[in-house]
Amino acid sequence: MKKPDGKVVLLGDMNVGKTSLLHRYMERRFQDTISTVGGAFYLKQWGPYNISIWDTAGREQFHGLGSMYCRGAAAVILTYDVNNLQSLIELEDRFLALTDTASTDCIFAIVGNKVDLTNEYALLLERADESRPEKPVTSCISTKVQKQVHLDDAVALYKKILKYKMLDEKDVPAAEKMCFETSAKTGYKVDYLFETIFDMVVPIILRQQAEGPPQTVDITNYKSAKRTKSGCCA
Ligand SMILES: Nc1nc2c(ncn2[C@@H]2O[C@H](COP(=O)(O)OP(=O)(O)O)[C@@H](O)[C@H]2O)c(=O)[nH]1
Ligand SMILES: [Mg+2]
Repeated sequence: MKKPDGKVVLLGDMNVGKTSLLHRYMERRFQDTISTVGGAFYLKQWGPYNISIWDTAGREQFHGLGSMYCRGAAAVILTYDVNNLQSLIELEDRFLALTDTASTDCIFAIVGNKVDLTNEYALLLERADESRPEKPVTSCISTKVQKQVHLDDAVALYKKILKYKMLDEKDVPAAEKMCFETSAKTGYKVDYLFETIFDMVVPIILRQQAEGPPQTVDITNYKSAKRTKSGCCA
């Protein structure tokens, strides 16, 4: 297996659909019940790079996530459920602090999943496919619910994150560009989400590679390297 060049992590409350989003993107399908305990990450080949995409493996539910989870991440996908306001609030209250160990130039995306359950979905589909002459058939509209979290709320959170990270709005991608609404169930905007992020991660990978491996100094190697250099008796 090739060593990953860059790391992307999914964060967010239990049940918002993190595993389903990753599964939809990598396996091209949706299953109503997928074991949330399982694989830690997927590898995605993106151009010449290998990007690892990390899932929480269900640990957000029982044990919390350690600081290792986001360590060195080039991108963090903060995920909430558009029908559950609390899941957006949790991103700020519980999950944002976990990103302290991410790369200093890490990019943040905020993703509202499960839009297929809302009464706005038909409209979103229509907008996404304006070339289509006829309006989509909005069957079973009665089962749809009023969306609880709006894109503006996600944009507001994005701006709070910039404050928390002490970043200037001018130096980072615009909030509107980094707030997404998706459906892992139908696949709506799932490819767009991941691929937008991968494109943005490439310059970070290049910088990380130019700077060499992070901070950790291996004393054993350092010593032996020095000895070889000075041409010691060996
Ligand atoms: N309707 C709908 N259900 C979803 C969607 N994404 C996930 N789910 C369901 O929500 C539940 C939790 O999903 P899961 O991916 O396990 O969430 P995780 O705990 O964040 O990994 C499962 O029953 C999924 O089938 C979606 O986009 N639309
Ligand atoms: Mg999961």
